[in-house]
Amino acid sequence: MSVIGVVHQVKPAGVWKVSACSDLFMLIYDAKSPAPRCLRMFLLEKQLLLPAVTVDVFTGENRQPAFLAIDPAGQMPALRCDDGSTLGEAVAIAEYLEELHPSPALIGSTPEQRARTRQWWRRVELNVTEFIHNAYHYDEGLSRFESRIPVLPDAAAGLKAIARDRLRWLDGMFGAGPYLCGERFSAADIWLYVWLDFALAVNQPFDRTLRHIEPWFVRVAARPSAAHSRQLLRCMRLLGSTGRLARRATWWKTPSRCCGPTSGRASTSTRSQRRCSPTGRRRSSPRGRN
Ligand SMILES: N[C@@H](CCC(=O)N[C@@H](CS)C(=O)NCC(=O)O)C(=O)O
Repeated sequence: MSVIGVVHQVKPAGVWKVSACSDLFMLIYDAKSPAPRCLRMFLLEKQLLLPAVTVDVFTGENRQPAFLAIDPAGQMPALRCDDGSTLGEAVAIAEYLEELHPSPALIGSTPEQRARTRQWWRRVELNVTEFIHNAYHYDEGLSRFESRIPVLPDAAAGLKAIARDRLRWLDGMFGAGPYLCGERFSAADIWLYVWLDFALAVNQPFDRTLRHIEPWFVRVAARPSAAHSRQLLRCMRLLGSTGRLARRATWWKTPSRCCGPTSGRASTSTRSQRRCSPTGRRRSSPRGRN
């Protein structure tokens, strides 16, 4: 395990206030990339803390045998479940965690709310973010991805055009409320925000004159989780074994400090990854965008 990542240690006392703790086996495989950032923002909004290892997707650590033995899909994020199995796909992980921790609801607390969120979520993924992602693989990320997946550089410009067009389409359907689901902030907002923010960073700017999307983007960017999710997850120190899954932290009481440089220590031992031992060594963040 130590070959594929490092457990991030808790921030100094006082920054994160842990109100409950657990004997964790669950573990997030995190990376400096947009799909993991969607999950990080989701976890921050839910105030869920899980231990995490960082996998270096820039050098392709995720596609090496050590990680493929954990998750044959070889992509981030992934969740090691309590039974030791691995769950991939950020949306599936979010759905699972929301079932275990329903409140605050980011998918929905009623069948109607959940259906509405999933409607927007699928529109966002199938029409916009997947096009941004693939265009990135075929253009800005080509040198990194051509040895990993089939790439179609000639298609990149067309995919970008489709993403822009479908974003205009979303803009046209935007209702009167501040978020995609009206008054309710949801996972669909997180996914669209993170991918548009990524697109801006990789030379795929979206149309800043869009009537609804532009103020919506600014609104979501102002949420503390938007800035905090740029940072990789850090493992929290175990204080006992009173629960199974995760701890909640009052992270937004001290948002500015949480945005500071990584100051936690990290451990490379397998036991530490399971137990989130406070001992270990410091490690700098991997290169790349999150
Ligand atoms: N649909 C997947 C996408 C996963 C994905 O493509 N992850 C990227 C990071 S955004 C990755 O692992 N890239 C490295 C690689 O494919 O080698 C999800 O949403 O979880």
